[in-house]
Amino acid sequence: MILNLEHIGIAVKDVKNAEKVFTKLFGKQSYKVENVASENVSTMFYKVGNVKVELLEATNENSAISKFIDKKGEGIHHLAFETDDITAEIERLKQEDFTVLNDPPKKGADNKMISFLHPKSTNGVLIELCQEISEEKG
Ligand code: CMX
Repeated sequence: MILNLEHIGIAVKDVKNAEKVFTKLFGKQSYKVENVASENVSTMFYKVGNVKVELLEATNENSAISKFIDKKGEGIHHLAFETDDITAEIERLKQEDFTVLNDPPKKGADNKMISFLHPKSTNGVLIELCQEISEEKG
């Protein structure tokens, strides 16, 4: 089941520059900086109420973020929804004809298993499903 909006991913050209803007905007520091080599991104997370904001900078030209910025410029890149059972949710959404890009799910940033749905199957919005990796699994 999809439980809640977990984070909003924002593509930026330079995380260090964006940090100045978002730290001023939220009035607090980010709580985590993480390099995700498998996704070719450098990330920075803020907590804003019950939702997180993830700033994403490409670490090389093979990154989805690099391609996105070249085409659309900086801005909202994806919405991530928390699930209570990501594998079951992937199965359900496949049955509903969504295009699931990662089956099985893969390890992503912020201690999560993640899977993306292609934006062509979700009205132009890239959707991420995520689930916290529990200690027993992790
Ligand atoms: N939001 C909305 N549309 C997007 C998009 C996005 N973030 N990224 C690409 N698109 C659109 C493109 O504009 C293009 O549309 P048009 O055909 O209308 O021009 C279309 O999707 C292209 O799709 P594609 O040919 O399948 O391929 P791409 O190589 O552009 O890849 C995608 C797009 C979504 C499949 C790829 O970016 C992907 O697999 N993303 C998931 C992984 C990811 O984004 N990782 C970075 C974040 C990691 C993290 O959060 O830690």
